[in-house]
Amino acid sequence: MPAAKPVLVTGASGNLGSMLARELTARGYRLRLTDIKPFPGDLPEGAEFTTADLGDAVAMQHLADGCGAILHFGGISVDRPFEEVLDPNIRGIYHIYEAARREGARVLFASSNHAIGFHERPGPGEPKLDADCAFRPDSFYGLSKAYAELMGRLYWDKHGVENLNVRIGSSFPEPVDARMLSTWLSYADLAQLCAAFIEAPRIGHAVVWGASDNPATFWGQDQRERIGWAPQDTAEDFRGQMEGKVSGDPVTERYQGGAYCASAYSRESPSPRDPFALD
Ligand code: 15L
Repeated sequence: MPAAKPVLVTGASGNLGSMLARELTARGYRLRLTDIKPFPGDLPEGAEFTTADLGDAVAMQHLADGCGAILHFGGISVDRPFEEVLDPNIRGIYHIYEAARREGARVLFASSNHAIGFHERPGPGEPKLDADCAFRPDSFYGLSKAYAELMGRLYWDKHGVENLNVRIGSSFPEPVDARMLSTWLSYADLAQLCAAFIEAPRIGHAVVWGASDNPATFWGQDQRERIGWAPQDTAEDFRGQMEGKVSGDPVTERYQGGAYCASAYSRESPSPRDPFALD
């Protein structure tokens, strides 16, 4: 049942934002789209688009006027230096939550596995990582995702702003390497998750692993029951093509965040297993 109020989508010109714009308007949602870049292709019917910068608090407030929900996919979405991450991801999330608080809107935050990327990948038979695990960011980008999840924690506890933090694994049309047999999230599963978030009667502050139904998953318990979401796709369908596609780099292959962990890594590789992994 499409929400009565419009839904604000930030990062609407990115791969995920533009896919969601098409999928959610097709389901009958009225969308207010925004990005710093123009929308790629034709604007879907039922959507309007405004160019805006996440660093502009007034613009974000104006965009959120009358919205019941915000799908926050904007900001830096890859491993970048601290100074590049600071404004869009750190100041930006504050502007989003302030707008949500004033408007009484709920927030879906597109978090990332890179907030916890330095957890080791579980071996066969080892326990999966639950969503209440410690943050172990693997980059300034991952750290900004952890900060934003905690911003959601603060705005729920202090202001009652409901929020769902989706730790997205790898959301692409198809998996592209062996790691994604564990981390892949199909576009269809992501679109369904967003619709379930909009429709859920009550969320509070919750964290969900953003991955399809992958038997090789790294991840265990989360709070998906709050939105009644069950992914339908699986990376297992791609196992034959992906199995041998590994990096050969020991740091990349050891940790859940993969290449983000190996980037600018200056510590001697822990071997054979990091004795502090469970700290
Ligand atoms: C992410 O957070 C990125 O946005 C995406 O480009 C991928 O790198 C993904 O993580 C991943 O870990 O595969």
